Amino acid sequence: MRIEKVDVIVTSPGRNFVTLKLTTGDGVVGLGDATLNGRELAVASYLRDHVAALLVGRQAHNIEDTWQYPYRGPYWRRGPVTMAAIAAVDMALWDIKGKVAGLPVYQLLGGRSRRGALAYGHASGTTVEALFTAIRNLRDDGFKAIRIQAGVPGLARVYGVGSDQLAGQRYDYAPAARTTVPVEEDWDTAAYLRHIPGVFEAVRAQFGADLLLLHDAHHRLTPNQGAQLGRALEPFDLFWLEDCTPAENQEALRLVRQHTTTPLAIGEVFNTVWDYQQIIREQLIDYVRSSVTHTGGITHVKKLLEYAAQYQIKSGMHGPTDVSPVGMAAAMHLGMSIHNFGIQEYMKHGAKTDLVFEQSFTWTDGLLHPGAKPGLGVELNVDEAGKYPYEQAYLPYNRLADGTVHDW
Ligand code: EZ4
Ligand code: CO
Repeated sequence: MRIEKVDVIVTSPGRNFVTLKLTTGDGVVGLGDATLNGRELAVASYLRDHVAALLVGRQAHNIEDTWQYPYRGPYWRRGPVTMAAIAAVDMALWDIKGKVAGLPVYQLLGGRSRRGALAYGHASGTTVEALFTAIRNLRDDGFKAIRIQAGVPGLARVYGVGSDQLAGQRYDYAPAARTTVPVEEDWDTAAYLRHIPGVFEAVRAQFGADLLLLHDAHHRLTPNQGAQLGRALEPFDLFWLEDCTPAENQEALRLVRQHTTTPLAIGEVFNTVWDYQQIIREQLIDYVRSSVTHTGGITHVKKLLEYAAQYQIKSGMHGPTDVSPVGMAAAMHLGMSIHNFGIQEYMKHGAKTDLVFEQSFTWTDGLLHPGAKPGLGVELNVDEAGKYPYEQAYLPYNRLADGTVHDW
């Protein structure tokens, strides 16, 4: 069964998505997500201009070999553009194999290890009332775990915090704005560190001990500040503190780890197992944040999570709206099958996206399930996708009060 046709579809139903569509000689279609927020066209070009020709005529069943070929073959390895492109190829081939076998992909990965994937939603607010409204809405929707982000007094815009009017709606905040250059936000780490523990104190007092609470520091702290925040949050029993430092320096996590028992999650910007080599071996984290979309697909993230499992480190796969429904499905199939599943981020896509990507997920009692359809269980409606051409959109960036560009 050979790959005959390779299409790259860029569509923007509310936000940009890049989808790889492989078609075999006998007409089986496989989909892969190649969406890299703010760099979508670079991955689309990588696939169209450099990968498509490698795929045509290849045996669609040879997933491992078709992973190694575009990884080792081109000389240049790793990096978010390359690894998102390889991820899309890998997902599409698993989708094809599942459709040919008549089985959902999680069955091919070893079968199910749980009833469904525990998922967390996003709540934010600039006021305590708005934040509480957002939390209540998510709880009403069945969420048992909620990420809490809050406005900081004195800062005009803080990433991850939606407008209070939107609290608890589908788009609590959008991770990218449709602008030709990134929107500028302001940042003050000292003000943030003073404010956040009180927010968690208020949330615990209002919602009790059972609700699982998470927080994302978006890579803005030094190791020492990360240690301070982790320690300050210990009384509020977080599920995790995410991305406390910009962790391309893996050793930074040693200092944080020495000073706090707050569980640590890292890796949504990492793209291979190599980025985790030291922090997993030294047990410096508790959760692996990689998404299937940005880390070489199901094949590579499965290897990464099997390595993590040796150290009792669990999955916490990235699942923002900039991962397409195809990428979310891939994460769910992997999450259903592995033993060391931890939690899945789940932001929910908008109505337009749900028309472009026909999905078979179920959401019951705080658990996500990929559904029973063969393959990944997502179909692309190409006509609907064609209604939404690409629009430039970027994540914001931030500067300190004196104008210095700060860490993401
Ligand atoms: O900033 O998806 O944990 N989730 C996040 C996201 C990311 C965006 C990056 O594209 O941090 O909001
Ligand atoms: Co994050």
